[in-house]
Amino acid sequence: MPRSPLSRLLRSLPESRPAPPCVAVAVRAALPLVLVAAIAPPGSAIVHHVDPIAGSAAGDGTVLNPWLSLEQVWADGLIETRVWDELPYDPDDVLEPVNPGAPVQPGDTLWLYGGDHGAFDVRGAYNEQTITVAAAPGETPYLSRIELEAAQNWHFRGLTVRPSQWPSSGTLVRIQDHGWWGPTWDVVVEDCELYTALDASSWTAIDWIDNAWSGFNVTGDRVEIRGNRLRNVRHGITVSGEDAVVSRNRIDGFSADGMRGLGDGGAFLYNVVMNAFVGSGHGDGNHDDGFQSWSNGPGGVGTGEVRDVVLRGNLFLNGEDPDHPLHSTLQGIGCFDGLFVNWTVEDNVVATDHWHGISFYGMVDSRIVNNTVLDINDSSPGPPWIRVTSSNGTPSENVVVANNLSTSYSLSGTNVLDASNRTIVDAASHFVAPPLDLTLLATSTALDAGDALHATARDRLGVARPQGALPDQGALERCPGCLFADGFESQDAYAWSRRSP
Ligand SMILES: [Ca+2]
Ligand SMILES: [Ca+2]
Ligand SMILES: [Ca+2]
Ligand SMILES: [Ca+2]
Repeated sequence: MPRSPLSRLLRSLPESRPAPPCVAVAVRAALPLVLVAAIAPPGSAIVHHVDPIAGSAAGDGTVLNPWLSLEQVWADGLIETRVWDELPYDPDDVLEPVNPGAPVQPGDTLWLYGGDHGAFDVRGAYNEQTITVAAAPGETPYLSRIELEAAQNWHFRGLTVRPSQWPSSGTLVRIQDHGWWGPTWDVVVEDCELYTALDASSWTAIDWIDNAWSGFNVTGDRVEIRGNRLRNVRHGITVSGEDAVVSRNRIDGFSADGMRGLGDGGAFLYNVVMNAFVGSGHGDGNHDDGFQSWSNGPGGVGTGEVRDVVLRGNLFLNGEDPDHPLHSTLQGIGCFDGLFVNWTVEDNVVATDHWHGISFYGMVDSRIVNNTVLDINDSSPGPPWIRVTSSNGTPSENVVVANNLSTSYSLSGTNVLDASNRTIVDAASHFVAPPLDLTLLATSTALDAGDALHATARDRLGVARPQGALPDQGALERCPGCLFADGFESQDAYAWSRRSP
């Protein structure tokens, strides 16, 4: 496919994908039932089939006689799971079975075929082993939402989630603790498509503000959201549960905040957040952020701590078209109400039309290293800064700010180290085609100008540092031989660009 500056920017670290976990099971599922019974060891996982076109509620979940929809399978009690023995939940409760002996057992997989599977609206579903809900190979199953409360050990893969009617609003995937039914843990959502509408080109400001659905809202712990594609949403991915992993998702077209990370232990890795719409001039009261966090303590917002968060290798691109009539100016990484303790912010690219590129108010024991921050145009607002300052009178403390390339800096606090950072005066002197291709030119003064003591081990694309004598400043290590070595040419990088839908 043709190469363009945008495609360069959108490149991300190649990933070696593990073999699909269901291969062996899938083979067995295609065999006659008698043979399956003969070779299936006791307690081993089975694949069940759910097909809105060919299935029926009277089916048995086999490939020849599938069930009707995911909503029907849950409503008919065909899944064995567990709930707490006493409600409201307290930590002394024990789990007891629901639907014991049901056809879908812990560890099983549900294969969903193309068509409408309704809503998966589940409260009280702690699986003893992970139950996988996945698109059957080559199929496109649709859900109107996924709502999981008081649940554990669920894995969703390859599903499309979009509202069943519009205009309307809500959140497409909610993974939530519940005050009465209990907490939620250990859920994976991967390789899913979430959107309000595929095409938002005719949307008004009101549509973006009031009728756009949000993507993910997660209050449960140990939730992993990876490789999903979100389009035309209000908020993208909001996580307040602990130890979340949010990786390699793409959020293209949003009107509020791209990602929010409010829980301790969160990791936000190699995500793409692009195309923010509707600002205050369009009647939107939200301050749009690519990523936002704040603490919440005994005295309210800004009186607690958010700890142990990693932001690595993400791309925040305010907009492909700054002249779009609904363009909104985006705060890149906006963390205004600390304290933010033990954060790692490295190898991110922030290309935005605002002053706040990377801003931390109240940062402690943290690193901001090898990021690239610049404006997408030559006009106000912006150019963006990397800022470290105080929160509600408490100064930042013990922060390393090193090897960054940014249009501006504003650093204050106690023991805030400013090491080998470079101010971008003329972006064209550093980059191939800013802001969309931030590959360093051979003549850039950022080359080999980083401090090896603080440099990241790899750049945003996985290139080992240093190339040449020393690490470069910014998120991309110049490596001409690496440029075409990542297999990117074989992928459709424009798949989620509104320029070639
Ligand atoms: Ca907005
Ligand atoms: Ca915000
Ligand atoms: Ca600007
Ligand atoms: Ca170098």
